[in-house]
Amino acid sequence: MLIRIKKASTPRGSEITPESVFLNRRAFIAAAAASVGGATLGPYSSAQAAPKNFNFGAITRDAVDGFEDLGPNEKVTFPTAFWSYNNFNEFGPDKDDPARLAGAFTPRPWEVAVDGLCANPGTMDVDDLVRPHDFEARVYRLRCTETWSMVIPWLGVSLADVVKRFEPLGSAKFVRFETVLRPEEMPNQQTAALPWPYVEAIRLDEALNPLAFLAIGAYGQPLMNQNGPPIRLVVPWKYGFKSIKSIVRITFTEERPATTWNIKIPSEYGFYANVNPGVDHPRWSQATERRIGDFIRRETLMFNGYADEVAHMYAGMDLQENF
Ligand SMILES: Nc1nc2c(c(=O)[nH]1)N[C@H]1C(S)=C(S)[C@@H](COP(=O)(O)O)O[C@H]1N2
Ligand SMILES: [Mo]
Repeated sequence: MLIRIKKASTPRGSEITPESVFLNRRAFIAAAAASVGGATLGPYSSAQAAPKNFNFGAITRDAVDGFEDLGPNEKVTFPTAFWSYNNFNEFGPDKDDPARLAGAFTPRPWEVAVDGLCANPGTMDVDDLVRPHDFEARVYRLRCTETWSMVIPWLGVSLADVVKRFEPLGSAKFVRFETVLRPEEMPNQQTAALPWPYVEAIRLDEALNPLAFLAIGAYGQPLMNQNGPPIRLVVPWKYGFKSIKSIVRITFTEERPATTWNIKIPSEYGFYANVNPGVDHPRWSQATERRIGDFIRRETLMFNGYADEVAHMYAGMDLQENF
């Protein structure tokens, strides 16, 4: 089951996005803008920070989901949680490190290289990476392996659209993403806590799945420094660590790339990392989760609730073996 927003004015049957994931972006942006006092993100934005007079308390869950129903038992998470409870190990291992220590991070100007097995490689400003594509608002669940989860209203572009534009060759089987390496701005990169830079990868067919997304904003504004600006991956059916932040390189490869958490602790972090309540983390159960803002834990859904859209990609695969 997808989280969906239905509105009388929602255009039906977008060609780009399945109707079930298409949100009315004008309504979304208008609602978000209303709650931040008129500061719209625009189709893409070169600003990186929240408006100076932005009031973090101004967007409440109700203000964000006030414009429509997210489905039973689903609410957009308070943005204050999204901005203060983070995993961004480049700044430190604790949940409050990113918000505390990312103030000096400068996500603009920003270049992204697209290379490897594609007909159309290039290095371009992040604005030029996203500009040709339809700007969309999507509300997705984010489920961390640590068993907390949130529901986040993202802004960005379809990853499939971006991938197709660079014309991957027939030999390309995987898409590798790399985070920026800037130890002078990212204090934990001065340690050997993880092999830097952070790398993630997904199969090419996963990258072409309509749910895969490149986010440049959330909650109606550009990504805050702690959330991986200016551009990050969002693969909502996989554990959160696959949704790599602050991307500087996208590479098409034939071989399966080595990925950061899988290198660090292969028994705990598989390459696929599909959300699966039936495959426990070696140190804890993955059967339930703590939705930030809720009092009672809830059951974790297969593929984080997106099985209808993604399960076919794993037909015949042993999901215990390939976790
Ligand atoms: N570069 C980078 N990307 C990253 C991480 C990280 O440490 N470094 N953490 C991941 C993990 S474990 C999660 S759960 C999500 C958290 O995203 P959020 O802090 O925006 O909610 O980011 C993912 N992307
Ligand atoms: Mo995570």
